[in-house]
Amino acid sequence: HQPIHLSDYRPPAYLVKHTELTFDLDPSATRVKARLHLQRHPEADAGAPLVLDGEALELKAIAMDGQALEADEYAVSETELTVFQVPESFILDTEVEIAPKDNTALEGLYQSASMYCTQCEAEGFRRITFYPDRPDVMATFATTVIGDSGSEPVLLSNGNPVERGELPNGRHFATWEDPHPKPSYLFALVAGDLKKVEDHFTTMSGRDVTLQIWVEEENLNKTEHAMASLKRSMRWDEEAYGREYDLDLFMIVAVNDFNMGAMENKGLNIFNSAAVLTHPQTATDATFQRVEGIVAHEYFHNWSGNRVTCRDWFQLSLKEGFTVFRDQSFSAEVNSAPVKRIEEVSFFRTAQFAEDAGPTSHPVRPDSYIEIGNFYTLTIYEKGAEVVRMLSNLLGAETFRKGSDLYFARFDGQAVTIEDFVTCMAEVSGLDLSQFMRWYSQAGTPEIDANGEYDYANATYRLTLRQRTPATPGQPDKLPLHIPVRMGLVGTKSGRDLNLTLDGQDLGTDTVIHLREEEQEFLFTDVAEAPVPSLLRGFSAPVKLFFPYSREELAFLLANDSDGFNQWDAGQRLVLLALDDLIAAHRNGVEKVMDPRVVDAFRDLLSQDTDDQAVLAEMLMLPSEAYIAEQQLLVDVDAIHAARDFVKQSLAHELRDEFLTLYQENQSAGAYAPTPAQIGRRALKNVALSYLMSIEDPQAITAAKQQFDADHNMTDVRHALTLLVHSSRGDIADPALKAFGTKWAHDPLVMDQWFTLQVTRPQADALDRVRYLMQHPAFSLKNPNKVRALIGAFAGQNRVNFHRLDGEGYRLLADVVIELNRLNPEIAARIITPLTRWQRFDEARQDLMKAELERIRQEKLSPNLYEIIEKSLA
Ligand code: B3K
Ligand code: ZN
Repeated sequence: HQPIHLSDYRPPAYLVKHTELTFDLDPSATRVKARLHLQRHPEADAGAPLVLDGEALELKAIAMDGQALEADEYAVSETELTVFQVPESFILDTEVEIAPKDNTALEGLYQSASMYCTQCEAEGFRRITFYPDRPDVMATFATTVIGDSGSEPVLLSNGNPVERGELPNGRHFATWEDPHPKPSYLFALVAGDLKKVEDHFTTMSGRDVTLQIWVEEENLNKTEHAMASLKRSMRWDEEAYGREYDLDLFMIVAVNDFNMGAMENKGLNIFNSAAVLTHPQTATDATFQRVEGIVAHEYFHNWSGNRVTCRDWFQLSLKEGFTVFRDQSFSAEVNSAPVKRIEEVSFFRTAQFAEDAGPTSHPVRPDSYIEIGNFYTLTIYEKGAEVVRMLSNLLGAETFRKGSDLYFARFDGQAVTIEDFVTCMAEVSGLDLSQFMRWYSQAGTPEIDANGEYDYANATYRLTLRQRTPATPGQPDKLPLHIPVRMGLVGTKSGRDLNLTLDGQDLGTDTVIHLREEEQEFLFTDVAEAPVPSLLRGFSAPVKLFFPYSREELAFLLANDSDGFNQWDAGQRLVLLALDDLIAAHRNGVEKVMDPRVVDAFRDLLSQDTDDQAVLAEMLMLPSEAYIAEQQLLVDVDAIHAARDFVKQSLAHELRDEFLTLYQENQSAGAYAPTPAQIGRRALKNVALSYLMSIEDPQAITAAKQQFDADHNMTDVRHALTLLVHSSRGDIADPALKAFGTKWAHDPLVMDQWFTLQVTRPQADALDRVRYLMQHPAFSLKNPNKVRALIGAFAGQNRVNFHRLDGEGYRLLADVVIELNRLNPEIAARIITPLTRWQRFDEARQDLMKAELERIRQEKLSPNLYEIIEKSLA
């Protein structure tokens, strides 16, 4: 398993102008004929051999310009087909045999239940046919699919349908043509007994586009939300980015077995059913919102990814970071913007910060990789999106739009680099973005130490910012970054944002200061009253910001900051300070005492009238155990769990009546709709119920039971059931759990939720439940959603039980990883993550975790796991 380096990039020796494919489908012996119209690259050597990628293919025939090749004219290895002598331009015909039914890796052509489908990004196409399987080779495609008329009545591929007909022996065919040149990773094929829901969209230039969502018959009633989201996305991309759809047909297919959320194949997006199907009775609000975001994301890729694609896989964030930024902007506009930002950042600071501090830390544009499948990470996606967001903020919305227009116009139909993107932004703005480029090459989370000093006599405020980025694997020394810090000064007397004057310039009450040096001082003049600084508003840069706030100052910002995001963040910081004390008390065996300032701050929140229930719900939520752990040098899982429970229970005791009122005032009434207003009310009501259930208040138990029985919508039902199952009231929880499991036995997506809510239970029997549920008929290691719902949820969300001191949690995960290494390397390399984060635990746990990593290392490892294990044990 050798690393590949960005610095070794060379253009391809041969380009494919046009690709013709014919699939004769069969579970164990699918025949794939490929006719490639090849042309030597203008800069390539005349004598260059043709080298095509290919894995697990059985070559049946090969011919050049109609002539079968002799055995000594080509060679086939485990990974390549080489034709030694080829002219400047020629046609290559190959025929291979593959076995979709044995493909448990879910890369290339595979079977999911009775249907055939493909996943080609990043390097799955080479498991379908011999091909230059790299994104800088773009060709038009014509694809013919032959299948059984009975079991595969529907035959789909990219582009437009051009012909179909019957064949002998109960077979039939369909031919598709995609006029837009594309790399092989965007190829798709679907065949099976599918039903469709159809709709239409009229583009900004007045063209009619047919929209289809293809599903198994029983899911026809779960497509409405995805279709509505698709239409909103198409309109939004026209309005926000001037991007129009470019085919007459856009298809989405729902597939049960899928490694990721979804895939943006040209004209034929393939979705994990969990990322597209919704129904009020089966999907929660979170799922409705996730579906909306993913449908948008894949649709937006049509321009940011497909029309303009990546030169090589090191540029992955070019399409992913930009597209995540685009889907985030879309979701913010169609939902509650502050809540979206809070959710994004809270996820980012927990998961991406942890990744960036761990053994697999890498830059937004990595310098090397062993397995590109390991780089579909939070850093490439979410940090990449934060970097684009900073660009957009630096340029301002209007100039950023000019930059994106230039980018799409200049590079349409090309495979390009991150420099190409940033250069467009620099050109339209006149900004020097050379220092900014370090965001793409330096890994690790930058830290800012901030300090402030108010001078009464001179009415000045001196803000000092110092930045450093910690060393990460392979990058011991870091250079200072260009960090935009959005800020305000909140007057302690008035509670208002003060006017900001810097170097004699009036900057209004909210401004962005630019930290470029290791240390910089900003002297604000005419500061009329002593202020509390509100820094990094809206999370204006993906950094950790430290400021020695007192608890009084944090309570003040929570009540007064004009920036909703920082208001929420002040609350989080306040709770974190209280948690620090409680964690220490727990470790030292001293009695825990609740900080009254937190109680007062929460009482104030609860006494205010709010018109944004969703924001209030966020403010009332305690930081997760994972985020609390992120703040500790040495993670003590049990102390964190106990301290957090203590805060929750103390607040519940002190504010019982307030929470009860909140619960009662926000009951679900009327028909379910996934509107921001309804979602906010449900979130608020359910957060109140969580507090009350933490002390097992009798009224709360009755309420939870009623909420479950009322069966109004899955958000409420699942929340109530989770609270009951996580309580000590097995007498109520067990029958409810059983009824739920029986009622939904036929629905895999609901069963996923049933698995998750059981294995995240904090009680000591959780691990036994995982082992027990792994034997459940609805569970299968071959289905990635099941692996995530059961194993992933246990290892990632049930910290006290996963980190059991007897090492049983680690052993269970390692056992699963070893099996998945054979079945599905991509999922194995993802699910192992919690084991790779051993560095911050106590020695006993470190030893146990490392021992499991060593045990896995003894196996014959896929490149995916090999890379992760080696980095984790380095
Ligand atoms: N581009 C796909 C990623 C699939 C990669 C799987 N190895 C999903 C997305 O970002 O839209
Ligand atoms: Zn994407």
